[in-house]
Amino acid sequence: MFQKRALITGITGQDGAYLAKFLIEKGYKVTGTYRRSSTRNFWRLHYLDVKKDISLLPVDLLDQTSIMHALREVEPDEVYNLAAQSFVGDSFAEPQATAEITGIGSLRVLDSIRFLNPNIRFYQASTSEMYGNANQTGQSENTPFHPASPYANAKLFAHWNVVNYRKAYNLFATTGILFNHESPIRGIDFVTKKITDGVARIKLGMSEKLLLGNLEAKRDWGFAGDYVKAMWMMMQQSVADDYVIATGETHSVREFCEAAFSRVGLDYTKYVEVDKKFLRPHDVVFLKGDPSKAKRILGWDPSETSFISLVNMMVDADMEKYQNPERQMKQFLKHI
Ligand code: NAP
Ligand code: F7E
Repeated sequence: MFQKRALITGITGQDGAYLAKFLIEKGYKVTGTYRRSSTRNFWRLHYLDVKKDISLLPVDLLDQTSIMHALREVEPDEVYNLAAQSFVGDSFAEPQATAEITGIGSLRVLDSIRFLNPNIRFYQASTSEMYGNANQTGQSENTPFHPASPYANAKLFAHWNVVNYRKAYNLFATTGILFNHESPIRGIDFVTKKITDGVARIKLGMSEKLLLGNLEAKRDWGFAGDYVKAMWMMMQQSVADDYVIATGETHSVREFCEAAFSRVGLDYTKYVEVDKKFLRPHDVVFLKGDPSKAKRILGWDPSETSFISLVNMMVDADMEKYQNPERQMKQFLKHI
């Protein structure tokens, strides 16, 4: 039986792990790329129990040879380019590294596909950060981009390359303009995970305060498990295109805090403090996506996980992490 082959760059990240799980369940042969480092970083793949079902290859988006080697080795039908320096806050501290990895890195993958096998389908992880602050009522595929960080600039460079390569070289190259999506395996730097981890630590007496930056910023937060399905759906269309993936709802960081603390019976105002160190030189203040096109063309349902279920899922996972450290230790030992 014909088995489709997928190559996922950045499989060690949040979305990489969820996408691997989704594609394995669809019957794909999945290969993922990881960066060589002194410490192995496969904990998310263990958390979702997919490590045993995938193959891994070392690839750095800074190194085109490694990308070409992976494409030759795997001969994929579909490439999902999820690898990136994805933290907006750090992109102000490391603008050039962010541009190299997140911007030019994507171009390296695209060019490798163009030269090695233009029949490979390509997915680019575009982002709502590309909209910046210009439109404060809601964003669709037709909203102009006004990026407000080195990360957003790098992503916009990658985005326009995909759009241009689609036209110039007739590649099946699609972009998902994904709004924030979270999960229990979200990186600790991002505000949702920082809050839910902080809630668990405070509830269990391990911490007294939670220091945050801009509490009034609003985001359209969804669940990562729902969003990787949309990536796959885009890749199954007859024509490649660009799609906004979002819930259509927006909430402030303050509202997220309120919901997360109340999950464990605490009042956030007693624990959350603003520390200037977490304010950004330029922040995006309002994001609310319009997923109508994805709904209409892909049949993707944005309402599978509500805001409150997402918050509760993340708080519960962090409580479990600290209350049941043996389980964590077993997972840790697995990836040594
Ligand atoms: P993530 O957890 O930060 O994962 C990023 C992945 O990229 C990790 O596997 C990381 O490897 C890898 N990576 C970083 N630098 C690399 C390099 N030089 N070469 C090769 N791999 C490298 O991000 P995510 O939340 O899963 O997001 C996936 C993608 O979607 C990213 O491109 C992100 O920018 C984009 N995006 C995310 C959201 C969101 O809300 N999550 C929304 C829109 C778009 P290590 O594990 O070694 O660090
Ligand atoms: O910040 C505010 C912060 O870092 C959200 C990435 O996945 O989604 C993510 O980017 C908001 C911002 O996500 C803290 O100023 C307040 O307004 O969780 P975040 P992000 O910047 O929206 C997009 C779609 C991506 O593409 C990115 O890859 O929360 N905020 N206090 C804080 N943020 C952080 N990180 N830490 C704080 O203490």
